[in-house]
Amino acid sequence: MPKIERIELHHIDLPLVHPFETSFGREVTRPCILVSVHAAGLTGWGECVAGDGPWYASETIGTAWHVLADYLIPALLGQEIDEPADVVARFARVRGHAMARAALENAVWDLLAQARRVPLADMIGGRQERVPVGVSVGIEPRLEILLDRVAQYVDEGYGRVKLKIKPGWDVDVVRAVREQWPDLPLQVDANSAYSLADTPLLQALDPFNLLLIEQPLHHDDIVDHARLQAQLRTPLCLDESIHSPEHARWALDIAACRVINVKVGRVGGLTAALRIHDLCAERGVPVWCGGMLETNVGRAANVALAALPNFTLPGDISASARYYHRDIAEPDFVLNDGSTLTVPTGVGLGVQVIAERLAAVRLRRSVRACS
Ligand code: NPG
Repeated sequence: MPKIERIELHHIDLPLVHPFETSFGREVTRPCILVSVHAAGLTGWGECVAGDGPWYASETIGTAWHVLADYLIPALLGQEIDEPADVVARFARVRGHAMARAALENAVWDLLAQARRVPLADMIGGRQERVPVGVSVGIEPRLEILLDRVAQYVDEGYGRVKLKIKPGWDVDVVRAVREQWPDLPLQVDANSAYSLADTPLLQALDPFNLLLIEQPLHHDDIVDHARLQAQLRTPLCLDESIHSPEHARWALDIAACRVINVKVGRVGGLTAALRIHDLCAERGVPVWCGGMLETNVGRAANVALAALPNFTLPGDISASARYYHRDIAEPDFVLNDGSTLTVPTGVGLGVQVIAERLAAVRLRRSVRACS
């Protein structure tokens, strides 16, 4: 592969179709950084999922921009990159900043897949042509509004629903949804809103036949989750606490969870996500692909990842129309019968960024080229 000639950062902000509320806050628009890597007439794209503030994770758009511009881009610009492993090696000195690293590493994966004329899913060993997906339903001001929202998504064909929970919006909400949809595959996500003292409350979720309870305790914990899992019938799933393949191994070694949510951004890129997939497959632990309200760029990478064989639970990868009226990349992902999305068959990510759409929502741009 000829050398990397240019790398651009695009800070954008897209209005969401519906505001999205979790235990850590409410989002009305979704800001993100898109990274483009240019070499040999090709352009690879990656999405950085850090948000405006350090609410879900410690990274923000500001920290990601800084680390990309000052450390990661200089480590790649002008280099000849033949394998994603070359990128991982060049970033090895950087501690943390997983979302920043993932964005640039993923852009290189897209670039290399295009250069090899293969879809990204093929390059990483994805086998499924369609991947099972669900929808994540945020916290609403009133229960009736939530029930309407769930009904709308079920009518649209979503076969698995995730409810966001927090203290005061948990057992009663799950009971109400269960009463209306007794057989719907259902799971909940607390985004670290509880502590071990809430064990009886979390045990009260056991009778509702949930697929899993996601990240109830502290965002960096695995030890208390192991204590909690021993007292629950429902599988725990870790999200925020799993920052790397090492964290996944530590969590599985102490039985802190029975399922892992894999997010490419949270674990620092596709290479790390693949290692977590393989580790979990060896241990007989199912994984699923989490979502961060991505544009079609990040969504395409998620769909490719979810095509791997151990992604057996439906992902938080809904159709494009659930998020944005007009995405910055085409084509949109559309929900198939059976609550699946189709894995793109075009080379690389299989989606095209539309320059005018990108420019229309761009707040800031940086262009770095080698001299
Ligand atoms: O469908 O992309 C989606 C959203 C899925 O609930 C979802 N994501 O905590 O997992 C989460 C949550 C999230 C969204 C986290 C945005 C951080 C930012």
